[in-house]
Amino acid sequence: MLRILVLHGPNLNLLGTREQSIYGTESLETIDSALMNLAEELAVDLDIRQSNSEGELVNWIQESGSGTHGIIINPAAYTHTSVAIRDAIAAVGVPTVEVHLSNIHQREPFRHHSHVAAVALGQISGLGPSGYLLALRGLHEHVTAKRKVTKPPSAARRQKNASRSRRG
Ligand code: CA2
Repeated sequence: MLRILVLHGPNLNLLGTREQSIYGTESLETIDSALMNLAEELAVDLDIRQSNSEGELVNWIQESGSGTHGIIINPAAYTHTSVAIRDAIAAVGVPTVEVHLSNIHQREPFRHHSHVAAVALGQISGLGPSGYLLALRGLHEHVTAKRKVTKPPSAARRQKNASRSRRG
């Protein structure tokens, strides 16, 4: 079973309560339960966490290690400031999709640069809560396709390949 870690950065726990014109009316809880429903459909084991602390996010990324097939992260304000989160993602080498509810490229200039983008598989920005669901579908497809390529052939396929090469 695929295991995917979802990380929400600082202040995203306030979603739906303030700044609704920018971030919409959905709460983080609602976003998480939509993610859980899709994960069930895709047979993915999701671990969803939120933190206001940079160090905690870095620890969770480091701990993800080899048991995690993908990471979906909205680093929130740390997107624009955190070399530590970028370095942790690069260090673990787990395929990571960066998500933003708002389109960071259409907002204040200080939000245009993401430290995470350079080490991410991709970035989804401006599609609201759907961005998380698209990230999950995209990551699922990416990891599944990669597993098919790298998975060693089964015993049956090895036997078939051997008899094929004997026949020449
Ligand atoms: O658009 C996004 O998802 C952001 O990552 C959200 C961050 C912001 O710093 C990034 O530039 C773009 C802010 C998250 C704060 O969310 C709040 C939600 C409700 C009320 C206040 C803040």
